Amino acid sequence: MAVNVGVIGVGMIGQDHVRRLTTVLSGSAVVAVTDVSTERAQSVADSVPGARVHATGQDLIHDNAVDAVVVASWGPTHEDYVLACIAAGKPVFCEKPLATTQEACLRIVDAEAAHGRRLVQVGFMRRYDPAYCALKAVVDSGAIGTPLLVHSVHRNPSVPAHYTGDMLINDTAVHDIDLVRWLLRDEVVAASVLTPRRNSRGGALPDPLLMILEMAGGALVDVELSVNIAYGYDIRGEVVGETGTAALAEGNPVVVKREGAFSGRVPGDWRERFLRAYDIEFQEWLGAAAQGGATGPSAWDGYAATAVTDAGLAALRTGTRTAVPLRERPALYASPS
Ligand code: NAD
Ligand code: ISE
Repeated sequence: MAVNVGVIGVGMIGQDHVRRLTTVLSGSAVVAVTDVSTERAQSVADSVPGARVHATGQDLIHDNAVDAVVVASWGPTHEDYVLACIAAGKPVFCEKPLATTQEACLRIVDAEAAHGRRLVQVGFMRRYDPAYCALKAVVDSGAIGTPLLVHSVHRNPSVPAHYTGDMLINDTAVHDIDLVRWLLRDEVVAASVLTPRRNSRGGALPDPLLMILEMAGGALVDVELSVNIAYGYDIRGEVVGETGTAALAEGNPVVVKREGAFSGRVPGDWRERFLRAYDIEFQEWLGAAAQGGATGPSAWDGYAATAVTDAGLAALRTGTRTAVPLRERPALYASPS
């Protein structure tokens, strides 16, 4: 039986998820949408037979026809919607970040722990990307020895007008942070941030940034964040182990050679680069939601990543290394997801 999904926030990724839920994946129907822009919500609903528009996210969550909810509105709005889904006992896929402060994330963790079983999945789609999965398989196999360093490059060609300086850390770097926690099965204990000369294309944004993350086990991670790099969406990752290295390959099915040069394609944006990852992520979510639950990155993962982004923001403001305090893991999240 199909999972009847309601989508809150139908901007760029909300529309992409509606497309995937209605035309790519099996086992789902989009029955309701909402957005603070009612015009946008209506135009998305018009393209999905049977979908209705709700005036608010809370109305959508309480619609009896909605079995499960996708939250794809702006980060600071996530907390209220996720808490309402937990209170209603409905599975919820929340785009990253789970929330933009660790206090907000902890309110979600506490509510879900009190509910007693998982309902929340966070949109850390890199965990489903075939290339990152292959990288993790090499690390887990021990083939390169104990990991010592991770180099992570996260470049966006441009960002929307509403994108703020804090978002380099709590909206963009949050992916790299979750990625290294998952890749190394370890927690980040401290963050430092370095600010080179600014990209003139980014206006007042602190762009680019270099974050250094210290892992509990002693590995170091450097993350380059660039959000106005112009040439494309470029994601790179390399793990340096004691006896070898493993890196994401430059993925290009075709390389063109002409006039004394060769060239391949750089993806235009995250939709193109992580197309397959989003599809796998959502198919797994639908499977869990059909059983009334959740799988993959948990509310705890959302909290742990945001605890690091909070430390990163403090490090950016103060220019000093900032420790990451993590609360004790509730039993509900005892086994790492
Ligand atoms: P967007 O601005 O294109 O879309 C957000 C939509 O939410 C807009 O239509 C806006 O009107 C609506 N909205 C804002 N506040 C709302 C509220 N309170 N209730 C209902 N609707 C509201 O932004 P986007 O790029 O689609 O990002 C949305 C979320 O998805 C963010 O959390 C972002 O971090 C995340 N995201 C994740 C990925 C990924 O790779 N996993 C990629 C892009 C965006
Ligand atoms: C966006 O919200 C995403 O999640 C993309 O994956 C990321 O690359 C981008 O920087 C974010 O703004």
